[in-house]
Amino acid sequence: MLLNELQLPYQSMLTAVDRRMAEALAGSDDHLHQLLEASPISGGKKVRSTLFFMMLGETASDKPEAIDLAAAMEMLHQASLVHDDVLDHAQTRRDKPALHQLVDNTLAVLVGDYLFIKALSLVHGLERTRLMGIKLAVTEELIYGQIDDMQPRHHDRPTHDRYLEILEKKTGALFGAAAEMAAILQGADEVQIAVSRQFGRSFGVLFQLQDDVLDLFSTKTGKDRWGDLREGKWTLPSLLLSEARPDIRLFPFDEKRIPEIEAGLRQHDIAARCWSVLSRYRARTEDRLVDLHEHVRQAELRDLIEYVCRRER
Ligand code: GRG
Repeated sequence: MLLNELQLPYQSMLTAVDRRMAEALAGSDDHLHQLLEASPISGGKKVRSTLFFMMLGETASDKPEAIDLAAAMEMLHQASLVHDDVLDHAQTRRDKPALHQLVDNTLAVLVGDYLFIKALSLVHGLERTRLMGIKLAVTEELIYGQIDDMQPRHHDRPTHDRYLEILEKKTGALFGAAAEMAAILQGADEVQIAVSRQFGRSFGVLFQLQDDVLDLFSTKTGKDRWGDLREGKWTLPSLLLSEARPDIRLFPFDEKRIPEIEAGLRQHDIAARCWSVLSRYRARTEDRLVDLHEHVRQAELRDLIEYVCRRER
């Protein structure tokens, strides 16, 4: 199923999220406004908001806080993309030049900071200490995840567990927070809140696994292909290739070795091996579905999981 189709029941809410983000940023001065326009503010898939609304299920439209929380999640996500692109020296994002390609790194980082603070302000405005605490904790985890992600550059190959641990922090945490906040809004008990957070984290890891696969195998992501290898990052396909062919030198990355890497990927059918890891992780994520709160839209979430595993961008 296409993401657009999955998002149909939530279209009006997703539009309200866009509107809320625009309102939250409307007070910025002219220069900042121009910078925000140039940044990848629009064009995101809004998968985090979609998961959040599916987790809220029937109760989604009755919750006045839902739009602010979803907008705050998207803005934190955007802030992290702007920062991430600076750290990774990325060229493109959402099919546009990355912000720091248009302005210098300092300004781009400041725009990311601004988006981040505006995201926090939206949650702060709700005057719900627990939700604010989750927002702060998830930001902290994103930062730890990013720091961890930068450690292994050019170093020894990490174990699969260590690699998954990084994915859980840098991507799983935000999806986990979305699911956790949905459970809190539903008035779920503590066990259900924890189960929801775990489901969201697992979903986020699956999302990042596919993202890592696409970095090597897709030209449709709207981002630079080979970006992870160029930045010295180990990802699922490079881990599997290196295990099968330790003789292929991946780091420091050298464009001249691309044909050799591509031949190795083909020869050892790394795409199929990635698919089998993803399928195992997918089964783990789906297993968690059955324990979720009765209001959660399980069938829609199953379709969203399917989309995540099949997506090409
Ligand atoms: C914001 C203070 C602050 C710190 C951020 C840089 C950083 C710390 C964290 C980086 C986290 C990161 C960028 C993880 C990758 C997550 C990921 C898979 C992004 C792509 O998500 P999509 O495909 O993007 O949902 P779209 O463009 O559709 O929104």
